[in-house]
Amino acid sequence: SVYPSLEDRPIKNTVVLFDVDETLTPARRHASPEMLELLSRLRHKCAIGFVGGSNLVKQQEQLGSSTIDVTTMFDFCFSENGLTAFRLGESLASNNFIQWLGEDKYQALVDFVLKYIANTKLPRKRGTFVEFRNGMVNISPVGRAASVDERDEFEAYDKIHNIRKNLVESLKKEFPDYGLTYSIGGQISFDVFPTGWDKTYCLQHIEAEKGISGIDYKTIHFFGDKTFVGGNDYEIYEDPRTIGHSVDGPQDTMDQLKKLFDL
Ligand code: M1P
Repeated sequence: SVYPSLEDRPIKNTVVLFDVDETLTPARRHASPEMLELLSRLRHKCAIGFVGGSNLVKQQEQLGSSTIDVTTMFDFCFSENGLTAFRLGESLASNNFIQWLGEDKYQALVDFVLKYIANTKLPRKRGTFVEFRNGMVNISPVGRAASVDERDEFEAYDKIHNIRKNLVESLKKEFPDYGLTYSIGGQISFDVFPTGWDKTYCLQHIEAEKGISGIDYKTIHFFGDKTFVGGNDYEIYEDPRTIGHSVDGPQDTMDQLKKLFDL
């Protein structure tokens, strides 16, 4: 269906942003037809967008279909927290880790990590100690090539010897002016990314609307499920620029949306 232009949406200066996994869709699965229908109805009233941590390919799989391009389904599409962004189907300026940090500083970081790991005794070392990604680097002392058993072994060893924690502390001491955030989330590794490159990153694109369409989005709703401390929705949920809504799955998102927007 044809949506009113952003300026003409009945609920003025309002945008509703959604996390993807467990907010719009079951984890790593497709959104239900009911959800897509509800989003379409909401889009007639105000601006809508998603903000996901993974890349656009994933969101196309989960929200789009073989005949529908996900970038036509939302006014704003924010992949990798907004490092890759679309507005009304057109791409906006993108960003990435290496562009932001620069090759020289990046190499200093990698060299330090590889020397550190070389000087650390572990039960096992495998391969891919530094994985270069678009928005971050992932660092693993045992290496990303570890098998499932080797992962478990490292995790147990790390609990006793604080391998990751100590490496993170050393990096903070060595590169205090880099402006990086370190996140120990998984089993064998930790993520390194510029401070602020969480989901709040996408808000700059919403704020830029003042200069593009002249719309000042005064009301920014955010729906997410991992809104607790340490969860990847926490920062944007708590951000003073947003009104945060915590959900416990897609059904809850639909229930809350219907109430809030009289859908
Ligand atoms: O989702 C949490 C983490 O999952 C993986 O961690 P690991 O391989 O250490 O178990 C990685 O993809 C990491 O980037 C991610 O944060």
